[in-house]
Amino acid sequence: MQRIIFLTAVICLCAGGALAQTDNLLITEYVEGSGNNMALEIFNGTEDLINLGDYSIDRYSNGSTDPVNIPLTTGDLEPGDTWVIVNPQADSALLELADQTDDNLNFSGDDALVLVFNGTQVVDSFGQVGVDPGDYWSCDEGNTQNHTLRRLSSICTGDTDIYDEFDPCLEYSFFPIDVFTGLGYHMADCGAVATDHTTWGTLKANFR
Ligand SMILES: [Ca+2]
Ligand SMILES: [Ca+2]
Ligand SMILES: [Ca+2]
Repeated sequence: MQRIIFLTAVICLCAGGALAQTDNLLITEYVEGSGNNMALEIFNGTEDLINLGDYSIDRYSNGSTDPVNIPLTTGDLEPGDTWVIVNPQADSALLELADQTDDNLNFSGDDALVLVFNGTQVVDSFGQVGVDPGDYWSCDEGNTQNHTLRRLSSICTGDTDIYDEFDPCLEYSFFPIDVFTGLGYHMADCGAVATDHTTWGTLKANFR
């Protein structure tokens, strides 16, 4: 009996660590570094394969309400895996981590970024559309310029209100300029979801 209880506990722990579920894709890292070192990381915390071709990023520069659209490359993103988009003029250390490059991935700290599904449905957002905050959005821990911001693991749902006030401290932790070490993996702590298969993405998400 003891043994059965122990085994059950181990199995539950494994299932809990296998994959944590978010309700859709999330923006999980933002790099606004030196020069053209700009990157975004998108994370699939769901238990399903997601076709990235159904998603894109709308960039609203300097308080604009007229977006520049950046389509994501068509292809399946595994559960637990990430997709890193980088400006093609970035330093090689950042380009090495890119899954996709796009000239329009170009922001300076005061630009809102919105992840959309099928061109219209807001899935997640960064910043506040229609508002130019000056040079950046800021809070006690830092600001959105010359920093790397990493989404907190407790965030399981995207910010779908693109017009409300943006406080980056509520959902992000801050790292110094040109920190790229968090790109390419993410861990979300969103409750246990059993999964029948382990992917490289989930292994990376769980063990790094
Ligand atoms: Ca700008
Ligand atoms: Ca918002
Ligand atoms: Ca990351």
